[in-house]
Amino acid sequence: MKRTFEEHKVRPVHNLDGLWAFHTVDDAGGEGRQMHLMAPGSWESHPDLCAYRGRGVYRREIELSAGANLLLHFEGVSHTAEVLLDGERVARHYGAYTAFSAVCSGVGAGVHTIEVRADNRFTRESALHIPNDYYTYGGLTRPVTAEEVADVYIRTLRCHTFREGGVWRAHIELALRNLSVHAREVQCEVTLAGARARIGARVEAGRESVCELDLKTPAARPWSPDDPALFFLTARLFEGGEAIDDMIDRVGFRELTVDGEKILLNGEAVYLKGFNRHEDHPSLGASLSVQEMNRDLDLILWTGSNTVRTCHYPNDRRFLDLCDEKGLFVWEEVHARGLTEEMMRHANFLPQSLLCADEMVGAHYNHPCIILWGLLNECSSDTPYGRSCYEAIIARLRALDGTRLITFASDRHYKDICLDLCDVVSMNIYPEWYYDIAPGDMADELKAWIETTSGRGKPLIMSEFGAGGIYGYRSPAREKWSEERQCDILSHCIEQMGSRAYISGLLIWQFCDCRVTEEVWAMRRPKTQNNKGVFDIYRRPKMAAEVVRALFAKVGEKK
Ligand code: ADA
Repeated sequence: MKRTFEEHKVRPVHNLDGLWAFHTVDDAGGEGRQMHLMAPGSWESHPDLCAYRGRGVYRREIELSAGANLLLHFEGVSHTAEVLLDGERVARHYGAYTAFSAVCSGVGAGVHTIEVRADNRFTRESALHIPNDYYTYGGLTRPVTAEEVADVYIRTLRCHTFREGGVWRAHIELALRNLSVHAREVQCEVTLAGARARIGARVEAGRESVCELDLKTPAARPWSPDDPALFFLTARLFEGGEAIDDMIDRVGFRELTVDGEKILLNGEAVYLKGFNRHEDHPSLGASLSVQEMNRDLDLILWTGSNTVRTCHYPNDRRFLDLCDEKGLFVWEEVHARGLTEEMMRHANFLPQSLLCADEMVGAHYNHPCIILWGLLNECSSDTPYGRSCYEAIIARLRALDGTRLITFASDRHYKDICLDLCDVVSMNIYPEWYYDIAPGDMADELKAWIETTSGRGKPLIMSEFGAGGIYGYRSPAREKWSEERQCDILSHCIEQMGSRAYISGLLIWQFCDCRVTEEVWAMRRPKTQNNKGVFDIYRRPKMAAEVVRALFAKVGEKK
């Protein structure tokens, strides 16, 4: 299942999760090792492929009892994919962390072969997937479905909720696509929170048209961490009185604004405290099951957190579904980490980044948990060329979604020239780890500098701070890499920065240890892992977990 609930009751959906035939591809392009691999799954889960960086081909069959238009949907293939139906290429896609689909019209009854060629090599064409301080796994890492769509079908369903004169309302947009060679007249019916509306639409042959509806939603009540109220939004499409397609999503009613240095949810200031989290697991790679995702979130909530940052890429939709349900705030970001200006000058950098932004916002727009869109973690926000890239991606994000706040995590302390572009200033700082300075002093100095820039007066989040601690390495001398040292540094950070009224959020680097790519990073990372997790790779709590829990309980309390 690609969501935690059913998205269709009218549209037939074939769930393609399960075992697929698989083979690696050797350097000469020939078939290598043969096996069966699970989707969703990272191929590193197989004992023979635990360090495989290369190409792989997945294959399986699907049987249709009658002819259909087939929409093949991939929540994520890592990191470059080519999809073939019965030997014919129907899609190509770059980027492990966003969904894509291929629509194949008029597929006949009978057995058909789906083939997916996946590639996780760091090729010259890849500007975002590079050796990095996290691991780029390979394969069909997220769920796959084959959906039978009518000639006219709902491609997207988008809902913006807002309050007008004290009453909750929703603005809904449905993109309808007509695959046939004739113009078609259809009726769209939408229900949400006690409201129902119907509207007719004409969709020209081979074209798409967008229907818009405004609803007053009498049964709505606001979504918040204390009461994460969710409502099913159902859209159904009728032609000649017959229901031909549907799409079901869940929405929350909430408003997000900024008042000076404060971030407001439904008019009340919120303090963000939580973790940066990679999608990473020692035996499952990037493909955690929904149970594991849920367990991660329970651990995060147990520490007293209310926020997760999906560093440094868009996450699995089921994770966002769970955050909606559990009332966690999410900062989700366009894929990128630590790119120099030279890397940002790569011819594919901007097209790949904009595609990621389009696909991320397109797919995740309705999640109430997402309050911040982020981009370009620790990239070149200190040079004119770098700035032009921040401008382009931020302009795209604002055009796609004018309702959420935009931020980027910067490490260009005292040099950043992009702070005018964001709504919330975010700084990655590592006092007592990379910088020999007390956390409170570092924060005060940075804040004083920010006040001299175009970031003045904006909300400020300390988006990364932390320290390495190797699970089980206890030392009375409290030296570097010991759990004790990690506790010291995290407690100084939370105590000192948590008492600064000008700070609106503290996000610890990181939730749990994660694998990093061996190239470049291994030298600096014991065990080829980023060891700054408060939990280890198996989610075993380090000593710091209790420390964070005790201190988070005191931070950001409403005064
Ligand atoms: C950076 C970066 C993270 C991680 C961290 C660290 O701030 O954003 O991805 O690499 O540093 O552990 O050094």
